[in-house]
Amino acid sequence: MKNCIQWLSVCVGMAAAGCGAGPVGEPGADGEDDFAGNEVAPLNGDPWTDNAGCATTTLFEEDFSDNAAGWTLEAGWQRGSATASTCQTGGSPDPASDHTASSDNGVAGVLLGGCPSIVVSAPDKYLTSPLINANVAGSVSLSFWRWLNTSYRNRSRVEVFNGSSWVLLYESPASITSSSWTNITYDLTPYKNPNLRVRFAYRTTIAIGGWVMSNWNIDDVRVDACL
Ligand SMILES: [Ca+2]
Ligand SMILES: [Ca+2]
Ligand SMILES: [Ca+2]
Repeated sequence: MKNCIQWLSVCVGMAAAGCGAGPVGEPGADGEDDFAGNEVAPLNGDPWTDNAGCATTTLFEEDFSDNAAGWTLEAGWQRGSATASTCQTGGSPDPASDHTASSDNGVAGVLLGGCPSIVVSAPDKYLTSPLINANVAGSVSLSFWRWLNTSYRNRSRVEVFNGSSWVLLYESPASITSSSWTNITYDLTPYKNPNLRVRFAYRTTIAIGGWVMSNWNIDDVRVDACL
């Protein structure tokens, strides 16, 4: 076993010196390992990546000016004009203005200008994107703008379909409040496939305490590839 570890060590050293034919972005790919090729140092043994050197290609974008793309909206989800709410007993109102520079003011969210119940139990309700062909060679990312106020009574999720099952990317903490649009990005590279979808969820859990809150507002969703 000791010999094996020593051999691996030697092999890695040789690859770094340029003897290995590793993927683009590895140390040695451009003949050196001094970060000159936009290499980004890996963390905890993750593969080397070449983030700054690739060309961005948009696979999907949505400003919610309409629903021509065909998002599926389960109960409580709406696509329409951003509308300030007054129903909340905690956190901030829904926004009065969307994130997009255009004037249509379109967003998607849970009860635009309203708040989901915290007294009627309901399982996850989803806003689901259309199919996004992410059968590409490079890295893939999801980004969107979020204005989210919710607690453990209406837990929020973001999930991605990897071709066979839904994978959790985010679940809201016990409480989250916001009074501005915040850009959120997730790496979808491990999940890329020809039938990729993303979905957002909220649910109602019966519990003691907790505030009535304005919940999800989402705008300017993008799925980009970096090739
Ligand atoms: Ca706007
Ligand atoms: Ca918009
Ligand atoms: Ca709302």
